[in-house]
Amino acid sequence: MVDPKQLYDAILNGDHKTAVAVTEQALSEGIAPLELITKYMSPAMDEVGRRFECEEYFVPELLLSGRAMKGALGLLQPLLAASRAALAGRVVIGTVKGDLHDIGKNLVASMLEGAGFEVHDLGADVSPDEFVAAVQEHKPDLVCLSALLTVTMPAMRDVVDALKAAGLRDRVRVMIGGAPVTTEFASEIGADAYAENAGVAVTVARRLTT
Ligand code: B12
Repeated sequence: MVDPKQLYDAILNGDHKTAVAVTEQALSEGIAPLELITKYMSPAMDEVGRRFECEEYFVPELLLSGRAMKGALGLLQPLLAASRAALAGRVVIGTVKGDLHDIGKNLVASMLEGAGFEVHDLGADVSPDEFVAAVQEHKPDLVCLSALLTVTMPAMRDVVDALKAAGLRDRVRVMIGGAPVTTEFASEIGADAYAENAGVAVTVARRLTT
């Protein structure tokens, strides 16, 4: 039997190979993807962030841990998305301009897919114009914005303003998220909602699109 705590350690130590191997074994033993994410993977990234903050870790360690996290998540994402039910709505999602963090955004995208949403993922470092173009092209019900840096939070307001300027704001709902973001910030910039994690994002997305 695999000890999933090894997954926590592998991500914390930036050990991509072990992270992937433990995830594969845990899945083959029937451990639920969400349990791996909430109990081991996300807490490991939180600890990475804590160590970075107190200068025990530096950018190379962040990169290695991010890579290990992505490797493990890559195995889980198809499983999260596989349960897709009837189409719940259409979503355009991206991390805002200047921000390269995409792990949390990818998790939200996979969970929304699993909940039956058609998801158009624009990636990271997405400009307001790119969001506007994607809304024109895909005609989503919901636009989801992610930011992990306090300095990129204002870029969320830029997207909302760009949607307004393009005459599209009334046609879509806007949900925002990411570690520094709050409900207060959402109302301040004229977004419709905030959700603190991928699970809550699904609930809020359902509420916004029905
Ligand atoms: C991994 C990581 C990186 C990796 C990112 C790899 C990648 N591909 O994503 C790399 C090495 C690239 C990186 C770079 C930097 N990082 Co960094 N990084 C992190 C770290 C350790 C983990 C982030 C993560 O993946 N968490 C795991 C996921 C699952 O959680 P999450 O992202 O929070 O997402 C969840 C929720 O927030 C929410 N959510 C997220 N998005 C959305 C969107 C919607 C719509 C909704 C509803 C919900 C939602 O749901 C998600 C799932 O439950 C955090 C620390 C932390 N604990 O957050 C620092 C952190 C975010 N980074 C930080 C910093 C400072 C940087 C750098 C500036 C460092 C530097 N000096 O170069 C650069 C900036 C680069 C850039 N321009 O973006 C700071 C930010 C401080 C601040 N408040 O501004 C943090 C907080 C570290 C710290 N404690 O100081 N980083």
